[in-house]
Amino acid sequence: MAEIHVPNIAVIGRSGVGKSSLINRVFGENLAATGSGMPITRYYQRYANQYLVLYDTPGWEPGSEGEIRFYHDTQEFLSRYRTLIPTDHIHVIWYTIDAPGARFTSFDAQLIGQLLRNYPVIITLTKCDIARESEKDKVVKAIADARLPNVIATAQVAAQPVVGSPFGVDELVDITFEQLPLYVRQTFELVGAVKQALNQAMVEKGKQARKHILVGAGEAAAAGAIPIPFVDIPILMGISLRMMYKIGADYGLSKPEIDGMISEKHIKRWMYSAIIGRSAVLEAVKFIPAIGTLTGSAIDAVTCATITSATGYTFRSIFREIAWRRWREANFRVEDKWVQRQLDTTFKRVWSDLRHAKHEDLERYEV
Ligand SMILES: Nc1nc2c(ncn2[C@@H]2O[C@H](COP(=O)(O)OP(=O)(O)OP(=O)(O)O)[C@@H](O)[C@H]2O)c(=O)[nH]1
Ligand SMILES: [Mg+2]
Repeated sequence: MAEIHVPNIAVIGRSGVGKSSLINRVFGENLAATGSGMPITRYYQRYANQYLVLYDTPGWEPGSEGEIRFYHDTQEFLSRYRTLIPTDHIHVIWYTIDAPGARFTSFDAQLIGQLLRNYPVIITLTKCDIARESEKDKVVKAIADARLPNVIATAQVAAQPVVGSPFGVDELVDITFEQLPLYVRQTFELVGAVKQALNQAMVEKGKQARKHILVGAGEAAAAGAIPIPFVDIPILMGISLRMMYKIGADYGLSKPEIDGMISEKHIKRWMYSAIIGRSAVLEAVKFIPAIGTLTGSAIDAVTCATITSATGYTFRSIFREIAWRRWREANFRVEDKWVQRQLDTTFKRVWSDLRHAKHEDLERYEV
């Protein structure tokens, strides 16, 4: 935990309240564009020094359309950093409200209470140089009345005053650092909880995928009941592809995505090496107990079921890996080479585990 000493802070608030001005004041430089009238900041922008990271964000324009868009964009922005690596997270929100406006709306409350509920929020009243005491008091009271448990402090700043010197910005930074232990703890608890939920979800997905594999194996066994010379690779291919899409869907992968990473050629190669090469069949004949009592076509059925299961478990393993890595690594991209290597090595391993397996083993197998 000790290594988290650079907090990531997102500065969030309505357009024109002075978010970019505040960021410039913190860093003592004019890094971010500021201005009045039109919304100025259009993109999320990261600014950092050795003590803190500030994210400047586009503000929202009052009105339902602007608010809805803002809600979704912010949600997307926050989840982008919600990896399993705590140092990536947004740790604190500086929620900016312009004090002279003296308004704390139901949308503000909704943002803080729902969208930002997992983040410690420091309410930052801006432009305090031109706000009356009564205006500031009104906002502070409205916030208190809203009883938002994640609001941990309120600060009053003037980052770019019309007259006089800026004030309140150092105090805001101080408050943030005082809260450091709190948000570090929260972040870790959150990560623990998310991990647990995810593990559980993966277990469920794995069970679902296993069902698809067993269905595929059953279909393949039926197909394999036709004596070997007639076993049609396209039939097995069809079964495997159907199974592949179903397992992929369990892990949130769409058909086009799967088509983009796994070619039929690939699967066909496994099938040929396993069936046409006959090594699989011969091995199966040698090792499957009670083989003498089985008819020729039954052997084929077992082989077909085994190959299809091996294919299914291979898909399951790689799709699970992709699902995990997508979650853990914000920028994870599925690369062709990685997929190919992963598929080949996994299939080899699974096949060598399963080629001698009995039917019950197919149902219990874990890769
Ligand atoms: N009086 C006063 N004006 C300020 C203060 N801070 C910023 N302003 C003015 O408020 C206007 C908007 O400031 P910005 O920093 O661009 O506001 P923003 O929140 O980044 O706006 P968007 O990027 O559009 O979301 C500018 O004209 C600033 O000069 C302040 O402390 N006091
Ligand atoms: Mg701005």
